[in-house]
Amino acid sequence: MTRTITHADVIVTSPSRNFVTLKLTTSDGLVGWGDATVNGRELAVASYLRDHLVPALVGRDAEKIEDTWQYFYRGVYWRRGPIGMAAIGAVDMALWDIKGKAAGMPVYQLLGGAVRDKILAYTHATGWTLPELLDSVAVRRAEGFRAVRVQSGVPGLDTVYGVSRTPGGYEPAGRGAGPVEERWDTSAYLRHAPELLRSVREAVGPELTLLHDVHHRLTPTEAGRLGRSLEDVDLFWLEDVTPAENQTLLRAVRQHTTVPLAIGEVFNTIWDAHELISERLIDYIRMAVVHAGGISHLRKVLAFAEVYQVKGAPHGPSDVSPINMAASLHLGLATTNIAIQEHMGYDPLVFEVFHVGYQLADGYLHPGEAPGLGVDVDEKAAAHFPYRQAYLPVARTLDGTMKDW
Ligand code: EZ4
Ligand code: CO
Repeated sequence: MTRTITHADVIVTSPSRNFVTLKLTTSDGLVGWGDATVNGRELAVASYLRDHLVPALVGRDAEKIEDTWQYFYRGVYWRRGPIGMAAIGAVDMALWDIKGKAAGMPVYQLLGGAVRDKILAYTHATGWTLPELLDSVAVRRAEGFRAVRVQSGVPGLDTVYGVSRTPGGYEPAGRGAGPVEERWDTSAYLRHAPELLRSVREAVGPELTLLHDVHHRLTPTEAGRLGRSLEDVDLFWLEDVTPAENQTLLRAVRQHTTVPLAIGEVFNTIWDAHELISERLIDYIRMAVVHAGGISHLRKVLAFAEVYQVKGAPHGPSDVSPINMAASLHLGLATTNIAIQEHMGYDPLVFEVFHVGYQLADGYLHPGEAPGLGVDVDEKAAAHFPYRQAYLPVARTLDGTMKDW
């Protein structure tokens, strides 16, 4: 039987924040869902899908996941980049969802079956001051998490990305016509971070898994210095220490520290990371399923990484949808070199639109046994939450110069 794609619809909805969702319907009435969200660039990827991929999707064979991936990657002159790869990622996820539903199997079974019982999760704890941060860590531990990413304020700075001045979580993007501008001072951060992280370790004891994110703000020399000063803190990793467009720069960081390094949440294909992996300049590769062109491409990245003992640790923020989280969990359950899954969590409104089958218990995640990816989208609920402009902040140094982040 030929199963063709009869409809391809793009849904932009904002239950607390913006998400872009692709819905594929087949000639035999199956529905597949894919996430295409790129934080702050939602309408660009929605247009890429609606205006350029949907016309080529309708009428295609829904069974041909790999050929469709190759068609949209290899067949399009303009390769790579976050918008195009997220659009391909959504198509890929939706086709795996359909294949699972057609087979009556969860996607992890189609990927080879479970290689572990459950996937270790880590979440975020934030506090402007050390006591507030420790309170946040305690809340996360009480929720069952065994691994926590810790971020704090920096004395002398008014704002720090991802850290709210008042207790509670944070939203990665603001609201309004343009990005909020934050001021950043690397020296102030480097004076503060080692002592802060050492104090957290002393307070929580040796067993809790601790991670820390630097958001691409350092030079390789600064990163090497920071890493060296943190060796006794026993971090699971230091994340995004430098902007990694120039992959070879990570060599300098490696020469100075044995702190494990994780990078890759802004990467889109293996070509962003092949030197990092093959020269073993990182320990963890962090691409999200959606931003890496879907399950099909991230699976290949992870197979390549396995050769070099580099592990996967997919990005899992609140600004990609639960469909991405589900896809990540199916891939994670079936892939040996997945180390940990980020689980930032969602505002409860998100679950009014996205009905998920995956489970979080005792700090571990499982994708569930529903056929396909196991996420249903309530389109009526989605329609109640129209798109609202929202952007990640931008950073400038104290003299006003634009800063990487
Ligand atoms: O800045 O998801 O590890 N997680 C992170 C996130 C990212 C946002 C970007 O959209 O660094 O907070
Ligand atoms: Co990060």
